[in-house]
Amino acid sequence: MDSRVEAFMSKIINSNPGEPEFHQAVEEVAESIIPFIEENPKYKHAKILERIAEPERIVMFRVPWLDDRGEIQINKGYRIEMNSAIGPYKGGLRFHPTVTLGVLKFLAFEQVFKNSLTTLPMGGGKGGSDFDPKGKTDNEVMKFCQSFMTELSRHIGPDTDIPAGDIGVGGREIGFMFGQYKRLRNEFTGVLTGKGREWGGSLIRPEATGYGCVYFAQAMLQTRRDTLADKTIAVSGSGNVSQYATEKATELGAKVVTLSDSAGYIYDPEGIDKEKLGWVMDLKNIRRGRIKEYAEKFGVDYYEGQRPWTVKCDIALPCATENEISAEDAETLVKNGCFLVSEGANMPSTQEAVEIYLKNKILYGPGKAANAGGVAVSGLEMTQNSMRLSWHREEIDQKLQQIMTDIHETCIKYGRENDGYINYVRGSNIGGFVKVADAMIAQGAV
Ligand code: NDP
Ligand code: 2IT
Repeated sequence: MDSRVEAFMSKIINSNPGEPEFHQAVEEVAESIIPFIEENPKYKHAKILERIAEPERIVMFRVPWLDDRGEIQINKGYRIEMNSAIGPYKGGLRFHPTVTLGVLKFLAFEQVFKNSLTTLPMGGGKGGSDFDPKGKTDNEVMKFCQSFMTELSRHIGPDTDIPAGDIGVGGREIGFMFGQYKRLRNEFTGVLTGKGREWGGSLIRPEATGYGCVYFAQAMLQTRRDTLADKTIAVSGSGNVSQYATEKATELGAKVVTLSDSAGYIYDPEGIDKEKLGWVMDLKNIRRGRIKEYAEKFGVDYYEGQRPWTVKCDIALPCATENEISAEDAETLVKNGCFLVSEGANMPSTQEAVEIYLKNKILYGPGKAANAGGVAVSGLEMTQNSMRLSWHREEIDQKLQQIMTDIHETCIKYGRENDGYINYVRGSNIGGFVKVADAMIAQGAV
């Protein structure tokens, strides 16, 4: 490692102990940004990197709620308000038992750069809880969401901090939280995004992250005069992002052969077509079942406790969670002919896996660029809420495609190497950094 990165990281690790995901996310950015800062000393003097790695504010709170047996349950609640240089804090809420302060800090840190890349005026934030919605009744989820929002409502607002969904937080949870916010404040505002379309939500928001991830893959393929037609794709996860990545990739002529959840993956060599995907959406979003049931229903193989990266594919779309592609998985993917990775999830590849992609010069779109479509359409939802009107589906999809193309252009601007290879890691890190850094300089030491 560069000695300047090492010195910077040792300070970060000492002042943020026990937060390995946060260290990982900061280090990956520091490796791109520190050499860039050396060439642009104004950022160095203003200590932008040091400031950007320190959250503006963190709120941590107790979330007590009554389960269906009348017993009191207690969870932890968090909101990380990371950076507001270019707009109000914006980012999702994650409800999952693996949520810790360090996980949310990594996600909030990534969000700052991602939101800047979208070209829209949004700062970065993230929040959530170690609450596990799995196995809970709708009533219990509502009780939890109401208690969570009772405290969170003091800290957010349509011009201050606008949360949305992430793992474990979809339309149902956003509905319960919006209802409680409205009741407490007596205000119908765009304080959350991902709302239902009848009550202020935007068309295409549910689809946006998955669609955007595929549009970004398409833009990367175009640099090699290639398309998605007839490509075999391995997708991980089976939640919101995976479902719509599968839908769009299939629509554009590719064949998606895997889906997974935390218990294992299914391999369908015939491809997960529209009809089968409809069944998965019902399974996951309505019946809240396990992906294993797909294997039983359609007579394909299920691999318990494994991830889909040993399957032969041209393209991998990791859409489940962080660090789900190890160095060994990356080696296997490349060896099997995979030449494009577009990340629907946040930081799904370990640092070692990323090094393997770059060494093999495959097309690699990091999450902060490739999955920015979700928050971009959240930004469009905020605009529609402010104007008190709603745009048509085609119009929003068009804007989403334009934003993904613009992000891709920014990555090329800052990431093209001497031999013509586009290093999207450097491109997205520097591209996301510049706008925030310039705003921070203009606003002084705040
Ligand atoms: P969902 O809750 O809808 O789906 C999550 C999926 O990932 C499920 O299939 C889940 O399986 C699986 N998963 C979760 N945790 C693990 C784990 N520890 N190991 C293996 N599988 C796991 O979430 P989303 O689809 O919204 O989010 C997926 C990823 O995309 C996350 O990284 C999120 O941060 C990122 N993202 C989401 C955006 C959005 O708009 N929703 C925007 C940008 C990024 P199981 O059901 O077994 O838990
Ligand atoms: O990681 C992400 O970008 C999200 N979970 C979406 C955030 C948002 O505000 O829409």
